[in-house]
Amino acid sequence: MMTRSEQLFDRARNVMPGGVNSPVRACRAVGTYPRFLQKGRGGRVFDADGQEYVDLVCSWGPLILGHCRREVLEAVGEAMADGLSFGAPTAAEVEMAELICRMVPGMEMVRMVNSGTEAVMSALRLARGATGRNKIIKFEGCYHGHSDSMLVKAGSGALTGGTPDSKGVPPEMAADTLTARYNDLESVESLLRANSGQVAAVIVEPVAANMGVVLPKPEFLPGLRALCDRYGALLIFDEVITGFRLAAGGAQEYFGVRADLVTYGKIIGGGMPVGAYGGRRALMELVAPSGPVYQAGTLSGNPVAMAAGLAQLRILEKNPQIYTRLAEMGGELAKRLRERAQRAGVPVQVNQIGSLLSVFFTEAPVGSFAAAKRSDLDRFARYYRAMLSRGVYAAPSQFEAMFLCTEHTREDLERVLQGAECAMAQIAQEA
Ligand code: KE4
Repeated sequence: MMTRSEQLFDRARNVMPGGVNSPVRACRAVGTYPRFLQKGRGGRVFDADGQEYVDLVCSWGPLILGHCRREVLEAVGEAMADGLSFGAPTAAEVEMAELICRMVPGMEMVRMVNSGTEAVMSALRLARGATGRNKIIKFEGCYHGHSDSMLVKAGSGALTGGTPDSKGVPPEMAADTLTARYNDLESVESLLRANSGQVAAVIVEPVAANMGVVLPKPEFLPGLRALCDRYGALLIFDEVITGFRLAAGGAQEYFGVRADLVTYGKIIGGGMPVGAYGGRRALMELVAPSGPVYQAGTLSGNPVAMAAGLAQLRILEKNPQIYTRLAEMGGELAKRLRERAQRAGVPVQVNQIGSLLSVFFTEAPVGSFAAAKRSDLDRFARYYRAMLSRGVYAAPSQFEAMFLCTEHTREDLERVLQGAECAMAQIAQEA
């Protein structure tokens, strides 16, 4: 007897590429079919067959306050009652822009868009328009959405599916995207030197979370800042994941390094489709209609999406202790996952910062993309399936992160640890 998820997946594959609306959800890397989810509450989700899971994906990061947070639902209900969309300015957009500028160090002006991809695509165009230069430096294994110039040695679903360079991206477009190695400042400087006067921007995930979680070495982000200043390139922090997650002011606040432009998504939408990019006024005023860099969007600043994002951000602004609690939760979970693996005799690396963490099945520390790629993907797939069967819904790829939220309870974390313990024991037996 097929489960409801299997039935839905069969139907989906008839009418949707791969049966999904985003590749990583197809679970191809972990050897099972995707669970079709139906409901979320707090730190848990329920699938179409009524199975309950502790949710460590949280919609890939947006739900830092958990599913169906009362204040968010109430705000959405109130906004919906006045209309779904106007295509005209609304007060909510002004409040959102003012709130982001208040919460983020150095943010003077911001433009709302509809996804992280759109935020990055727009920030890159602005960087090119502002500098008159065409080349962009990104890092192998970092993922910045699916705009053409970013699908070069990309992470996340592109890496998971083994196609870090997508078909359909014109070679001349890709030629303007140079790739360096994360945590390797020398690889960045050699590109800047070899392309002197041609690099518009260096774009980086301040914490890499699309090759699995890989932390920046202490000197990496300050080093990028200094190199960009020396070679006249803009520094873009892609904070679609880290924004409002590592701290209220994101990675800029957490690491004390100021970027020229910052991109956002996920948390600022509270679960609705929202992206944004922003920075200092002199740069942002180059964006149409105040300047010559064009960018537009029918649903940009949509009032219902703004209501959801505002409700979530306001709670984060008013309760900074949330970040301390999430970091404690993340640190404890990482520590106890390491203990479980050690007891089972299974070599793992658990990388964690704040409420972001990843388990790599490898002996050696994972401080680079090359190290992440050396981890045992087959063991990860077995770990994933064992966790899923014990009611833990983790990201179905080694090259993703686990996300914690404020609604995860001690009981939830105990279930995660028990699932991990069973998974490690299984892996050790099959070794
Ligand atoms: P979206 O276009 O998916 O909203 O954002 C693209 C993006 C940009 N920058 C970073 C650092 C990101 O992590 C993302 C998207 N994150 C992935 C998960 N790693 C989205 C999940 C998916 O592709 O289905």
